[in-house]
Amino acid sequence: MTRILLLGGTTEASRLAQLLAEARLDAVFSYAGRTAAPVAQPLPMRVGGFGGAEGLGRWLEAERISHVIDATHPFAAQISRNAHAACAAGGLPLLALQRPAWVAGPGDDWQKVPDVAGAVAVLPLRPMRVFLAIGKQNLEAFAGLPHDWLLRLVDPPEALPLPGAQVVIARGPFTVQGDRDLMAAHGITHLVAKNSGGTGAEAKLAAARALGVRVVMIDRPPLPPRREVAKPQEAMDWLHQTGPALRGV
Ligand code: 3Y8
Ligand code: NAP
Repeated sequence: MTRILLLGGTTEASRLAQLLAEARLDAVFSYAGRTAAPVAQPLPMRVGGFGGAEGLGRWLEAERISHVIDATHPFAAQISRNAHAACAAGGLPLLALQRPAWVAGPGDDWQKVPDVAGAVAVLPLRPMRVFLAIGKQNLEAFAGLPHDWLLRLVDPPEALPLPGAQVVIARGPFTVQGDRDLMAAHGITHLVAKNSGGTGAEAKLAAARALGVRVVMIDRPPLPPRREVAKPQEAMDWLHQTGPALRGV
């Protein structure tokens, strides 16, 4: 009997949820619970952590899950490691639905760095006007730097480690014109972005190109080797190929 856990929180996960619902497959959509009001899905949803890889393994067993599709964000490394470990331990098929990384094109002015600390290290010493479009979880690394900050967050923050930062509350997907207007209005000189890939966050890159803004591009964290596809339909094809899995074999 096929029963799918879809680890979501990305545009591709939402598209796949539509396909699973249309195919009337038995699936559960899982959010971490990071945002106050995540977008509703056309599948039964669960919100919140599982309690590490072990907790996830117990949940998979209790819910009699036959397939796991990890459609989480490329920077959501912990849940991806947990899914890899839990599926290996339980003998469950795992597929990652992951969009390809962005690559710099003609006219792009990118400085690639391996991680958030690398982004902190390459920003100029003299004050600049920096659009930190990396969300909320990694802001403390930039505290103490002399720059004027523009932040974009999904929910209004309780407290921020960057006093005086300008904050835009917005949930993507974003538009090139919108991001261009935003960056021009704030006189942005540098954009810091995660190499998320996908379409929901790439508008700012085109805007930066048009405005001649330097992009500090943070590379993705390393993940364990797993089967990966880039398109929701390919995930549906995988489900049909793998069929109803027998648990634990
Ligand atoms: C909770 C679910 C959909 C999915 C939409 C995509 C597109 C819009 C672009 C910028 C970059 C950023 C951030 C971003 C984008 C999509 C996608 C994507 C980047 C929601 C969502 C959840 C989250 C969590 C949130 C993080 C934050 C990251 C904002 C929902 C809207 C910066 C990543 O306040 C917080 O704690 C926010 C945390 C993880 C990164 C961070 O470290 O702060 N996403 N984003 C998911 C859950 O609970 O499981 O609320 O509806 C999903 C989306 N965010 O279905 O349309 O597919 O990438 N999300 C980044 O890419 O750099 C914004 O501003 O330009
Ligand atoms: P993370 O660092 O990889 O995960 C931290 C912990 O959050 C996990 O160990 C797990 O808790 C829980 N978790 C994460 N994703 C979950 C999910 N889909 N369902 C249930 N529990 C989940 O993840 P993150 O970077 O905080 O991202 C959280 C969510 O936001 C994910 O759904 C991701 O797709 C989405 N998102 C993240 C980014 C980003 O930049 N990181 C961007 C866009 C969307 P337990 O250990 O207790 O199980």
